[in-house]
Amino acid sequence: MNNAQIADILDAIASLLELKGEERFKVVAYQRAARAIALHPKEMVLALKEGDDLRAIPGIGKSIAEKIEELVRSGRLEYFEELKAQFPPGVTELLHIPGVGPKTALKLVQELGVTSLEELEAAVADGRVAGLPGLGAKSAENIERRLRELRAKERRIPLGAALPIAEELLAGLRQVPGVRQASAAGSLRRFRETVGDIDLMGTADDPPAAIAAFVALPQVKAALAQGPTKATVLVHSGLQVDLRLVEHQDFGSLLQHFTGSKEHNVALREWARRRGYSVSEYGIAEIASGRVHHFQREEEVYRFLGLQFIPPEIREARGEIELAARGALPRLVEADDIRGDLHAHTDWTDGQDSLEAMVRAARERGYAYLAITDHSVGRGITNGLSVERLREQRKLLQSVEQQVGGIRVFHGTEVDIRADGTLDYPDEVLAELDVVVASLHSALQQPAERMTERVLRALANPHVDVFGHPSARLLGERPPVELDWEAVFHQASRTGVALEINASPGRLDLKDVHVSRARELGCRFLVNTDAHAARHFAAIRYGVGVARRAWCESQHILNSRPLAEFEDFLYHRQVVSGL
Ligand code: DGT
Ligand code: CA
Ligand code: CA
Ligand code: ZN
Repeated sequence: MNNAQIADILDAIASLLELKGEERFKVVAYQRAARAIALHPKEMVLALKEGDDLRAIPGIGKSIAEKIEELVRSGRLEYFEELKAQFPPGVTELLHIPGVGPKTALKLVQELGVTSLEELEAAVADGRVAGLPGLGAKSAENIERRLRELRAKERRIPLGAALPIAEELLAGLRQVPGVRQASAAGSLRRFRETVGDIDLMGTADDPPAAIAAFVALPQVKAALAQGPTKATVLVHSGLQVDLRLVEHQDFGSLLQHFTGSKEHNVALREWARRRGYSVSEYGIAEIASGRVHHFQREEEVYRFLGLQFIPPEIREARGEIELAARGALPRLVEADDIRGDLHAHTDWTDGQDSLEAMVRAARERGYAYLAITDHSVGRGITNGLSVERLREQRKLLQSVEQQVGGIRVFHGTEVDIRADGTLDYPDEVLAELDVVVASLHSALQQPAERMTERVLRALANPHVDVFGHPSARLLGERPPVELDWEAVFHQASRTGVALEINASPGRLDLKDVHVSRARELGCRFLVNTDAHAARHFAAIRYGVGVARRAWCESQHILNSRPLAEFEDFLYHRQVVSGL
């Protein structure tokens, strides 16, 4: 049983307790615990195996800790089974559907005999839901919309596929006469690694005309819904796009609301409520007088509430509001802070561009340094470099560095971590290189224990500078490897090996929660593109997005350091060797 499944059960318990009319604090305790487990970087199975005290996790008390233990050990939880037995079967299934609260779920099961998503869709379609006393047409419509969203979101789209489309649409929208503002919102603006849909917000002098022009953009395949101030369309890749337009004076509130996350908005509203304000997409109302304040700019919304501006990437209800109130938010790293890329391939192995083209492209980006890190020899399919070719490449690299000028070019390798944790080149070859990125490419199915030993061993090699794409996940294609992250982060922190935040939009494999935990343990990071062509350097922003979501400042990201300081990391790092 993994953390996501445990979190689901804790959530279901919360809903059932709510149905039973249990006290609020009990319900909230389970909801908080569910969230804590869902975000926890270490699998509970591992945590328990290693004797961790679950109560050390914020939000987990003694009684819930025991329940998690029972779930992990036996795969079931007696308390949950007993609770479920008090309700007709099917209620817990319906609770998974967003927009269906516990009371509605119970009613749907009892009155209509609906017990699954499919049955609910049918009941909405033939009007039975709208006919239910206490529900009515409005609720039925709401449920229908949430069901449609759920269907559309079953396939989440990698950010790297969605962001370029959103940018094209925004550019198109800005061309429309009378459009004054246009911005992305939602999970896309928060730089989540995948998005359910694209949310766009704007203001226009003539909203219906702007909506009509938007729907007619060449990227749009079909309009699913179109009103005077909003539209939902499908683009050719099948992605759904929501556009909303408001009065110019309300743009700040609109953008704030639809940027989310939902959890952040809930926390923000609670914060405001305690100060006598009610926050919505239409403005901020004084609860006592009813007077409404309007905000053109999103910054003003936060300022009005006495908060520092909270960057979208960290609006996830992880404590950002409390910090913003104290003026203590981190100064998040920015794409412009990045001064070099330490993971790049050329046509010597599986890259598309020549070494010289890669170096020139990096210099054109204004980088102060670049490492060429082609694959090691064991990578048969990618034409890995033999030791002879590796040395030959170094000579070429030195002459290109001189010719191009103005950029320091490090010679490196992306060396395979073999199944047993040894590396694919002998130590004396690694010693000749400036940068060694060690990565997993094969035997990815190993059980957690073996995989962890393998990685710990690789990171203990004093020549290794970087752990490349640590989870080896390919978004939507290949799951992450099974690894005891806690142990790996401890090892990286001890040996000084940098963890790579791989910015390639198909990977983004080190997640924000991993990065924050690793940073707590003292790890340092590189944001690298793993470029296989010169144009791939532009993907750096996706990796910077992950770093920002993890609250990283530029000092945590080694390749935001000036060249001299960066060389200190490469050549004068305190190396602690041995397991
Ligand atoms: P996604 O599309 O699943 O990747 O995630 P989001 O965060 O983009 O979610 P989406 O598209 O359903 O809604 C965009 C934002 O609008 C969301 O982050 C917060 C706001 N929002 C939408 N529905 C609700 C709601 O029921 N309550 C609150 N408080 N905010 C909502
Ligand atoms: Ca969205
Ligand atoms: Ca949406
Ligand atoms: Zn790789």
